[in-house]
This record gives sequence, structure tokens and C-alpha cells, in this order.
Amino acid sequence: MKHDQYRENIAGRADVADTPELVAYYQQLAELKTGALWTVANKIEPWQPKSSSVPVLWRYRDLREHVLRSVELVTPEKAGRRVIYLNNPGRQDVAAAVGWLYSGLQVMHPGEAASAHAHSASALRFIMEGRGAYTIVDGHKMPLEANDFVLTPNGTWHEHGVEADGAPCIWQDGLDIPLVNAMEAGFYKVHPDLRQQITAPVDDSVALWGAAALRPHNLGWDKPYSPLFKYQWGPTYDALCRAAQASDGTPYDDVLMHYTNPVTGGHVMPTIGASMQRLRPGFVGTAHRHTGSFIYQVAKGEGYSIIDGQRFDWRERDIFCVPSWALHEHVNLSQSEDACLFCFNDLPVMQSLSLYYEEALLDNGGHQTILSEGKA
Ligand code: 1HN
Repeated sequence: MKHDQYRENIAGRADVADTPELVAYYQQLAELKTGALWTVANKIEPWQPKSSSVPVLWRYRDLREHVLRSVELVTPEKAGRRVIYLNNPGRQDVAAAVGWLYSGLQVMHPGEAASAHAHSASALRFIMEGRGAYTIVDGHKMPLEANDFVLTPNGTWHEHGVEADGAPCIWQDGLDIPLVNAMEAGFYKVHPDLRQQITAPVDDSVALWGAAALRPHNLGWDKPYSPLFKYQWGPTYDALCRAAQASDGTPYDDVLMHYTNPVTGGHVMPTIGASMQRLRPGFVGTAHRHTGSFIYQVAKGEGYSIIDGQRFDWRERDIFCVPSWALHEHVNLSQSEDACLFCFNDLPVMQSLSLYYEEALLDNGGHQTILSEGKA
């Protein structure tokens, strides 16, 4: 559908002025738990998507000390998960970082562990710093390093920890929990033993399903999510560098690759998609907008993004969000170093419900006018 094809025609919109008779009538309807559509129609039928989320940049250098402080204040046993969550000022009612996506920073010290549970929400982790972190998903243990991306899909038992000889670890959690709650479909259970048995060789999911374009002959997979639970930084970065030699990339995102389910080639989980993009030195993107909610973490480099006219300067480990239908463009400020942006999003939901639309900004050479500098 082309959005600018339809001129905004006020004549077809609700335009009923209040009269004492109508106000009394609305009151009678309310008592019957009903309402007149024309009193709400303009609000529930926006001309175009209007996100209640606002663009936000969370600077890691501001957050890090507060995340670490939580270690002194609460234990994983008491807190369940020791996490500082990202709270979009436009979405405070639902603990969402943007739209229907949740995100938080989880911290764990060497020797600590968070017990096993399972829920209908799908989750992912993106490792930010530390040494010795691991996660166990349905009996499959995976050691985690910086910039690794790991899935804990809906319904799987999952627990995490840091080995005793490791270093304090911080990772980003991403979940679709606001969406699942909005759909009123959330179940949650604690593992009866609080810990899982490790039932497979360490990193078997990577060994079996993680080989580029090869899949094991003797294994089937019928779950709605990827059998590959961990996507390591090394091969991801190599793939982006190789793709950059073979392609010009896109004008908006330079070289962007989606993490995929190796069985289907589709998104990693039914409700959450993820990607890594590499902006070559000096890359200046043009602006576009699309439906869906997007959370970025800077895996490498320095630059800025203009989101709905606000400029947000970012560097490694900063997190920012792009709300649905917000214009956005990315710039790598370095002329010598590349910049990489990890992203997770609700694209699978938007696409499978046929709600995904995209359009380029055509005016002004494809660039927005900067209206303000983004504040963290
Ligand atoms: C969860 O299960 C984790 O497993 C982290 O580490 C954050 C936030 C909301 C609901 C479940 C985890 C979460 C969560």
C-alpha cells in the first residue's frame, strides 16, 4: 500500500460536536458498557502509525556503574534475575524499551547463578562484557563471549551463570514480554529442581547447526524457533566483512545480515528477529521508516543516528531504539574504523501479520533536518 496516495480527507472523519442531549446519551451508553464509535474513531484510526514510544539513547557509560551497583544490593536468588530494565518514557505502563519489546541489562559475578525457569515469552541475550558467562537452554550449555548472541526461545528452560574463575559479566536481555502480556498469553514456571541437568555436549547446537550452509543429515527439527541457539561474534563479523566485499549493501543500513534459523532461513524466533549490520568507515546512510519496533546495541565503533529529527551520538555498548514508523538514518563517524550495530526487533510479528510497511525519505536528498540533539 502506498501511504501518500490517499490525501487526508477530513470530510470522511468523525466530527460530531457535543450537545447536552448527546452528552446525556453517551452517559447512558457508558452505563451499559458501550460507547458511540464516532467519539473515539479518530483516536483509534490514526492516519499512519503513531508510536507512543519515543526514540531513546541509553549511554553505557552512564548506566554501567548503576548496573554494577545492583550486585551489592540484591542477590540473583532474591531478585530472580538481577536486571536493570530500559524504560521508554512513552511506555512506562508496560516496562517496555520500545513498542512491545522489553530490554534490560543483567549483571552476574563469578560463581553466581540464576535458577532455571521457562515462560511463553521469547528471550535473547547479547553479551556486553566479562568472562566466563554461560547459559543453559533445555539442557544445552553454551559459554558466552562479548558480542555473542544467544536465544532462549519461548517455552525453553533457561538459566545463566558465570564460572567461578570468570570476571563480572553484563549482558543485554531482549524479550517480547510486553507483547505476550498484551496478547494475554503469558505462562511462567520455575524448574522443579531450580537447576537443569546438562544433557548434551557443551556448544552442541553450534557444532551441529552452526556450520555455514550445512545442516546435519540425521537430525530433524520441528520447533518454531531456530535449533542454533548461539550465534558467535567471530563468524558473524567475518560474514559481514566478506559480504561488504561482494556487495554495495543498502543505502540505509550498509551491509545488514539477519540471524537466521538454519532450517527455514527465516527469523530466529516466532516473535523476535535479530540482525547485525556493518557500517563501513565513513558510511553516511539515507533515511527511511518502517513499521515495527527496533532496539540497537553498538557492538563496535562510533557514530550517530538521526531518529525523527533527533541526533543521537553513540559509541560501543550504547543502546538506542527506533519506534515504529520513525524516520531514521545511520552514520559511521570514523573514516578508518567500521561500526557494527546489533539489532533485535518484532519484524516476524509485523511480517507474519502483514503489517510491515516501509518507505524511503525522498525529500532533502534522503536526509532529515536535525531538530534536536538526543538526550540520554
Ligand atoms: C527473564 O527470564 C530473564 O532469563 C531476564 O535472564 C529478564 C525479564 C522479564 C521476564 C523474564 C532471564 C526477564 C526475564
